[in-house]
Amino acid sequence: GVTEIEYTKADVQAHKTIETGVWVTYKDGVYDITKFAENHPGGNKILMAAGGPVEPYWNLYAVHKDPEVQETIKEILGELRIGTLKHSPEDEKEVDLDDPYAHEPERHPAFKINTLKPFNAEPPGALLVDSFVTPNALFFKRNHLPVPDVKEEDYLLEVERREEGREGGREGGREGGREGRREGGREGGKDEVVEHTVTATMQCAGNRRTLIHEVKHVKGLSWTGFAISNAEWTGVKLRDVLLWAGVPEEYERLGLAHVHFIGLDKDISNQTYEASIPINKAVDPRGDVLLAFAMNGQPIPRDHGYPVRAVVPGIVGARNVKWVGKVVASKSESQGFWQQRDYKNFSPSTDWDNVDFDSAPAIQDMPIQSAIATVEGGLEGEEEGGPLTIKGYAYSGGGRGVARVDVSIDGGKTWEPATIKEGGWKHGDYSRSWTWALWEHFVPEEKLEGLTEADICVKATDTSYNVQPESIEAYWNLRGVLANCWARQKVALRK
Ligand code: MTE
Ligand code: MO
Repeated sequence: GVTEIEYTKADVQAHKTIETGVWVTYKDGVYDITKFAENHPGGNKILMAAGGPVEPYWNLYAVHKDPEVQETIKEILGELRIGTLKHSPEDEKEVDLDDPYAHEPERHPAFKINTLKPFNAEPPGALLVDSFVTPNALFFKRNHLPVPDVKEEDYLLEVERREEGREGGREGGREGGREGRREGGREGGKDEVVEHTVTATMQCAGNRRTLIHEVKHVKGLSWTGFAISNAEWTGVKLRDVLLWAGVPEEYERLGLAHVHFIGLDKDISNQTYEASIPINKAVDPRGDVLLAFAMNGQPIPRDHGYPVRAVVPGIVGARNVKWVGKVVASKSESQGFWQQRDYKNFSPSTDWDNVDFDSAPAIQDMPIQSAIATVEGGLEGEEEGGPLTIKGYAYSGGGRGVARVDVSIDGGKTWEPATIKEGGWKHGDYSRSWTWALWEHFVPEEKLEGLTEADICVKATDTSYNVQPESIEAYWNLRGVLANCWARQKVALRK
């Protein structure tokens, strides 16, 4: 028979562009898709797989699982096959037993990685705004510590009501990872309470920090604009779990003011990640706070908090504690590092020599935000001129909906409202708008005549009529959080 040429992963990785040729792998085959990439209408997306396997990308789109589409793909690929993938010893990474990051889950190759250990990464904007609900594999990942390896059979959720002078411990049943508590012979499991599904957007306080770095460098990950994602979360309401501990009925009498979530991830000194939220959010049946065990219909992936995470709609990512091991209703706020010494915002004049962390409240609700994800058409170097299509997202915290998104192509002199494709203030009740809005804006060719450049600006308005500030300078802060100025991008137009 014909022996095929063997290529290593490194050989494939060296072919990522039209210039070098675009290679991909599918199962054990190596394919030269250069011609296909040039002609395929979604050419830019298939190019994302360049130099590696295509499966992680196809798995994102249900259409590729359709048997007919699969057949067509096989036919197309069949003709483009140039060899087989050879496994080389370098592919098998040795596991370093001393490395706390030796047991991390696998991640999608499309991510822009900010740090590998701990793993912090954002998806490409073009893929992110492709779907209202973000596929689990593409959901941004923000870890402060190694991902704990929690086994469902060992999982136990503790619920505690902490009052002055007495530790009211409430322990949960250890059955098949169901959360609950056991008290006076009563056992609780998640099957006893009603399941709820809530679609909620989560955003890191550091989203768009690159803008702050550009003014003056700060400590913190360089998120561009995609440390934000949206998912359908299923779980039990935190309120229902707190009812077992008598919290919703008694919190005012007892002066309980905060609910803490304690994670199972630990640093080298055995400190766990933890955070708290105000109690009114936790006990409000319309606050929709979940102890979630499913994300988009799947068990929560390890990176996102398997088996149980807190989902606190409208509240900053940092309080949506993953791998929750314990819930505490308390008079005081969490004293953890991330509640007290991080995720706070200060005046531009505050620096690390004079900062007083106790002087500022912990971030909870997020302010109005927007970002540009893609700009297509009419651009310099493209054959077709045609209209510009600008796409992005907008989001506001605290249950405030996105009322409107305005777009300018002349640096903010004139504005037009964008079309909200999905989400927005009509989606969800008043004060319970938990999701982002995906928007799109077309600029017809006539409007581009005579222009060599489009200075695109985007600003969103929420249902409290809060608007984004124009520039970042007046909002610079030493932790680089809450960068929510107008989104801006200058693009050269086809002459
Ligand atoms: N929970 C635990 N236990 N450990 C963490 O490091 N990171 C927080 C929050 N919950 C974190 C955590 C931060 S800062 C953010 S922005 C979100 O999780 C990110 O959630 P994601 O990784 O599911 O996107
Ligand atoms: Mo975050």
